[in-house]
Amino acid sequence: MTTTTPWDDWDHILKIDPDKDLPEGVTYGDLCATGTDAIEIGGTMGVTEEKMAAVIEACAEHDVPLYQEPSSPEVVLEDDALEGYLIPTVFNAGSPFWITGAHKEWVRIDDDYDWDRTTTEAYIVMNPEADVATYTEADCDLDADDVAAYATVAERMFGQEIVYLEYSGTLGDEGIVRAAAEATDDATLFYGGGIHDYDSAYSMAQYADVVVVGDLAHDEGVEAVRATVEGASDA
Ligand code: 1GP
Repeated sequence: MTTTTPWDDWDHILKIDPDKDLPEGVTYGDLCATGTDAIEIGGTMGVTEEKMAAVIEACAEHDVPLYQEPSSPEVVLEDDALEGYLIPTVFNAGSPFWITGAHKEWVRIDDDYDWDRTTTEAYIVMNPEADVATYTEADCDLDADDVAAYATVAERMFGQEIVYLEYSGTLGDEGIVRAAAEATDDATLFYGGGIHDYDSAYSMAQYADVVVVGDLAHDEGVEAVRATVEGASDA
């Protein structure tokens, strides 16, 4: 049975890192109004509860679904403005902490876990230079067959609704994104990393169901993000 999920209809996610500033003159409201289908709030380093709360509050008044993507249990916030929690689990992590360890801690300390609003994202981390790769000790030495196999394991063995091909900070290999797309059937394929304009968004969205744009919002601002929304929806 195929279930309907919110991300079935998405083309584009804007990921806001609470630890990074916005360009001068740009507000969170401006970013919410770029046409993106959802906002994910999360980052790998330096995220605190206070910084997370400030971004949630600033985005809450705008009409775009808001998800928290916590990197550790300490920064999880309960907030009615959130549609839910997208929880990374890194399939190619070198440390089991990033596969199930952090998750175990979260469940252990939270007596009132919000299961209805929680979905995991099966990350495959691909850029060895990225913080997320060093942090999780990810094995990024993967070819298209390896990535396709991870995507299949995520979907078929572990029942993951979301497979997230993560090139954070660099544009990925189209052939590998395509292999991941061909390997996934029911799961929604998120692609993130290095998307900086219409063409890069279009090229990855030809294969990925959803493209995730991160640093561009912090480095360039609204018009650049809007161009990626157009590229993703035209593909
Ligand atoms: C990061 O996949 C996202 O988690 C987006 O990557 O910052 O390179 O756009 P960029």
